[in-house]
Amino acid sequence: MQESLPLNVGFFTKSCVVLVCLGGVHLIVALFFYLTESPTKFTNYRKIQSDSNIFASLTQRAAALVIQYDNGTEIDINKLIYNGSVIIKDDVAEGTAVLQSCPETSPLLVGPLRVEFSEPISLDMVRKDNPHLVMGGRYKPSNCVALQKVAIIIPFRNRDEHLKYWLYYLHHILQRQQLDYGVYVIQQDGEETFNRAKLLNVGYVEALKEYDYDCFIFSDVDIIPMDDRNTYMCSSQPRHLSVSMDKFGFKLPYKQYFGGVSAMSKQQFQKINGFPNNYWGWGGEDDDIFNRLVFRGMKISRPSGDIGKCRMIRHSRDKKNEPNPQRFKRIAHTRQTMKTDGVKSLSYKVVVLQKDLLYTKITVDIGKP
Ligand code: UDH
Ligand code: NGS
Repeated sequence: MQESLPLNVGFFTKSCVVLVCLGGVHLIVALFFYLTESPTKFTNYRKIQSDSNIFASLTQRAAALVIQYDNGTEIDINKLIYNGSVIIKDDVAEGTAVLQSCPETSPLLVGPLRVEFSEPISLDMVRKDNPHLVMGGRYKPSNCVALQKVAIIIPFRNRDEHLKYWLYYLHHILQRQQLDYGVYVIQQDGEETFNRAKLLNVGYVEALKEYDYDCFIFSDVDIIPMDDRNTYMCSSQPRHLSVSMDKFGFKLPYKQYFGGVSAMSKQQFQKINGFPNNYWGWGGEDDDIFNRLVFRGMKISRPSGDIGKCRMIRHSRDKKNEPNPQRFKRIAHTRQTMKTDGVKSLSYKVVVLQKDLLYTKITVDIGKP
């Protein structure tokens, strides 16, 4: 014969069962929403320091992420560390994972490279070899936020063979360096005497019309780095990158040499009023730029001779780029002329703007001596 439980015990047991069931339902509902909720939309921000030492901030603590949710709340992951910084809107991504900033040293670097110019190169081959490029010679890493936005400016006229080699080698190197970059080939229109520094000024202005670049690399078309650890980035001081060239026996030709390939932040470039516009023909303009930097209290930073090795494609002197007889007189007066002659007084006309997958080529009328 079944013994009936006392009334209070039965009620207690039933209540427990109901509570356990309710708890279970609650858990299932919570689990359901957790698993099915679509990723929250967010806006991806880069954060940079507002003080003068922008590149210390970019390289040492770059690209901190702020997640902004639909309802407007912001979570600053590094709120305490990044106090006093400016937040700059970078990119809008929806429903994807948050991108972290790229590491200071790219894990994709391989070190010393074999660089030679014996095999002929076709641009189609280079295009096929670079499936991740965007029209205009643009690239940014897909798995992290690049530490710097870099415009590469190449002064150019009648050097198509050299440009092919440059594109063949450099796109791969720059991608391994995990840069957000664009390549700008600034072609001097017409047959007048060549003016390298003025073309570089034009490249700076034109690149900034397209994107908020924070670093500018000024590169001759015929110089290829022999080590991908020679990063095409800016630092807290202007940087000379082609420090150890084959044509100079892999050393600096003189201590103040600043030709070939150099890197300057927007701020550094503005501080010296850009480059001189009145060096027509070969020589001296790089020495004038060096003087400008020194007169504005900056020092040149350089990679080691080992990492800074590079090759120059051998060639004969170009027509209409004979040594400039006025160059010595000009570099003796940089301190005075830099105030009035520079990017602030630059004038030119864009003749053609051409977008290729591998580069943006801007043909410009820069006048004559
Ligand atoms: N450049 C051109 N076209 C020209 C002249 C110069 O594209 O007609 C560009 C190009 O990017 C080149 C850079 O400007 O790499 C610097 O040119 P440069 O002539 O000042 O320097 P480079 O070292 O030649 O290339 C110096 C003269 C070499 C004479 C060698 C004789 N053996
Ligand atoms: C110096 C030039 C620089 C030039 C450097 C290397 O003499 O413009 O040689 O030239 N300065 C003057 O002439 C005042 S190179 O051997 O690369 O042709 O960059």
